[in-house]
Amino acid sequence: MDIGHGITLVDLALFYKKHLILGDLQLGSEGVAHNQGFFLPKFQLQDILERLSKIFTQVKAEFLIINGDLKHAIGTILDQEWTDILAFFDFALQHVQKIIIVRGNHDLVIDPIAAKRNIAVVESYRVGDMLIFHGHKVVKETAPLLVVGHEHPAVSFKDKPGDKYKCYLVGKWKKSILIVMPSFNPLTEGSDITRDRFLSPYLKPGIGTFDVYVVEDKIYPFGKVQDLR
Ligand SMILES: [Mn+2]
Repeated sequence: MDIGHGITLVDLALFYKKHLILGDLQLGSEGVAHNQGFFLPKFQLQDILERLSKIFTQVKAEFLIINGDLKHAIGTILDQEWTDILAFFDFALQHVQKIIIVRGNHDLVIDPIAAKRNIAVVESYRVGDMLIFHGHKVVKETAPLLVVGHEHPAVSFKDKPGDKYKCYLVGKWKKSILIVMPSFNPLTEGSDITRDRFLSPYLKPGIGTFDVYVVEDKIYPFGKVQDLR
């Protein structure tokens, strides 16, 4: 779906000037859960690669920007993360010329894995009018278009309170247009932003005027956040 400014929403990824942007994959979640005493079957990587290959058939991307939290374990690298992240890189590099990682709060030690495939890790990435950064803290730079992740936005509806749906949020941050991307991780839907509790400093109560785009089999514009309550 075209949302203006040269931006196309394609499933859980955003496409702008030959760049495909996605975030919050959190590869290694099953390994982290296992270490905490929970068993999760390992289907996350397979799900992600299948979803991504469909996206690659819909847009001609030359660059893949991972907007933070490619891995899940903070401060350590699990065996599963080495294997899954390298498999992810090798798959993606069959479709794009270059991968760039924008560091998220879970990516403190992503650098040794990225170095194996000569992939740069940056704090933010600028292309055209767009500045891409993870959004767990406020950055000094700005641009007409800001793209963040971290929040994993999802919405619920009054008639189906238990069900959450991943969504994009589009609104204003100072003089810029702010786009909050859904998480690409298949294990969780995300945090319900209709409850007014936010992870990112870029979201505050008062996001009622933000536009909601729900991601299901396609993208569904759902009006404003305030109309969902
Ligand atoms: Mn994060």
